[in-house]
Amino acid sequence: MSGRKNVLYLFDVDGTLTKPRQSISEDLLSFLLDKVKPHARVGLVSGSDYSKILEQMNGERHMSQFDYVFCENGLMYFKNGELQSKQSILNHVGEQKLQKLINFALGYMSKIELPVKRGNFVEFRTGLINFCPVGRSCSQQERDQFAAYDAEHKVREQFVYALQKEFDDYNLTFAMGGQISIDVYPNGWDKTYCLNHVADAGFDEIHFFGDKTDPGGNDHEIYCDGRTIGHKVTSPKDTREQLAACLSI
Ligand code: M1P
Repeated sequence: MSGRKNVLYLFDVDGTLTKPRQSISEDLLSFLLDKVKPHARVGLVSGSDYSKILEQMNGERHMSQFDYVFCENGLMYFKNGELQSKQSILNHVGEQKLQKLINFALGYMSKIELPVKRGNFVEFRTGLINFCPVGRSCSQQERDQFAAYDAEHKVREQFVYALQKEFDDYNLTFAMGGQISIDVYPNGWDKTYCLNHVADAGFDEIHFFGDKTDPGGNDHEIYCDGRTIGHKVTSPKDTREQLAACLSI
């Protein structure tokens, strides 16, 4: 791989390399690792935690082949399969404030009526907290049902608005990361956070591919960042096509 250009291709996961919360296709995985990687560095950046990305990349054997894996926006990151560092929201924000936030969110979610409600409404991760009105333990069918309901009734949009209003002095970002939930993290701990970890590598270009690039989406900041060349995609198929065009392969 010595002929690789000093360029990084960085990919969001859900909606960009996979359908939301599903696994990557063998075809796209081998395209990235066998066709793209010989030309440049390849990396993943997701709001999801390590275990979810691992599942979506079909296990450790494949995931460790990515030059960089930035979990939870890069608050936990791996280079060549080795953990390099992690940053904790608990240490940064403190127990007292986080409890106020969680109590408010649980109270708010307890008052929403939805077609169905399941369990795991708050997921406390290393670098962010994830609030999920339908509950993360919903089935795939219930997930899709909530996503359609949310598109019509703006459940998450209103929840974000209420959180912003209540905690406007907490310096937190409330982002609609995926299909059914809201990611909460300190301002600046969005996906641009991962760019700090590659600053020393001095890449000539960093290309970012993501689907949630509009304001409020969790790809917005990194997509617009001056350090990246942003590519807005609509599906894994579109990612592959745009990437092939970019590399002329
Ligand atoms: O796309 C990344 C997002 O994936 C999941 O979102 P959801 O379950 O809402 O589809 C979550 O892991 C979320 O934290 C993450 O940003």
